[in-house]
Amino acid sequence: MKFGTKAVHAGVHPDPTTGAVMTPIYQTSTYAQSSPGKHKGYEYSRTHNPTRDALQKAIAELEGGKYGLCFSSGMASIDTLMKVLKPGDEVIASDDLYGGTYRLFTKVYENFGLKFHFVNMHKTESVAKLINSNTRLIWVETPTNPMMNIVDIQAMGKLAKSHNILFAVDNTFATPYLQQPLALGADIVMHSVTKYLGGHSDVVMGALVVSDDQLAEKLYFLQNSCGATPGPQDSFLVLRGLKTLHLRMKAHCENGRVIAEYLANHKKIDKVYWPGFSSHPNHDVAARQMKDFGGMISFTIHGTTQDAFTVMERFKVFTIAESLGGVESLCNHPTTMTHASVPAEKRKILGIEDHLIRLSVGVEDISDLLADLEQALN
Ligand code: P1T
Repeated sequence: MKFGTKAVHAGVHPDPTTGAVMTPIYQTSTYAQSSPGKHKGYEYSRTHNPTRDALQKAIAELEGGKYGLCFSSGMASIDTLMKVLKPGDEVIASDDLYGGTYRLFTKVYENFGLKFHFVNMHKTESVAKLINSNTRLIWVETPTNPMMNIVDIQAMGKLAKSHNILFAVDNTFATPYLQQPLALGADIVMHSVTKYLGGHSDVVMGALVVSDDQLAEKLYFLQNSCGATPGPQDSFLVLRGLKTLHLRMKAHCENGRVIAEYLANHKKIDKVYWPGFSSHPNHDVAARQMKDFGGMISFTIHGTTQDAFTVMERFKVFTIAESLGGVESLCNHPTTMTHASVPAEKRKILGIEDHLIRLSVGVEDISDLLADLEQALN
């Protein structure tokens, strides 16, 4: 089945009791048992809920994985995965990461005895050098948030496999429409479902997808034991969002391309970060592992931080807000918003300058988005 058909149908079957075509919102915390231990497969909604089950199946299917697990936020999904590790274990992670992931690793899990190495992953050899007998996990974002760096998933997968190390890819920016890391050698795919999978900026949710039976068993155990599960109402909203994932992503990519090129040719713009440019340092890898280049673009203007703020304040269609991946266009200032928890000196090394602006290009009419940029920049 092709991706668009899967997006519409994955995980969803007519409801067995009524034939309802859309998965009902099973708004219940518990389920009647005919005798203690005799039930219909559902005991308590932290453990299982039919609406969440349908969504988990759908996300797993779209990622080409066997098992899907949903969580109450993207961070909760990463948090749950980290609990597979033990004190003394080491993790090698992309140096350019969502600020919240960096914060979870350094401010929470370092206290529990995990050791993190943050490294630029343009070249797989930089990761190979850090591997030792304690290395358990390689954590990758690609494209990275917010610098749009690209990591070669296939090469990293080979490296991880040769050392028997788990390899996880945060696929939030790309979505399974653009790239499917499990097929390229990843063991785990993670999503901030809040973003493109939900697609409408009305839900906070996370997901993990795996294919290995033992790893899945551990993760389901942790999901139920730690309990950061999403409710049925949110699961329903994401099931609905997924049905148009392929249509939305196509539109995000089309608009993203036009805006990236517009910015690159604008005299007030200094740098533009978007993997679709042939000048992007890992463009070839992006072209190989992604279907298109997405709707996320970061850029700097010639000017000060205050000038960048002025541009953002002038926007009428782009809204100043954290998050991304919804149908509406957003703009974000990483230094003060999404990446405030990354130390200033580290931000500087990564290129997260104080006048860097990140756009999440929505699916509005491109002429209105261009007109908005034009009036804000001029
Ligand atoms: O916000 P939450 O659903 O908990 O997901 C965290 C997360 C994980 N990974 C990536 C790549 C992310 O971008 C995020 C959340 N990011 C934002 C809120 C943002 O504006 O970048």
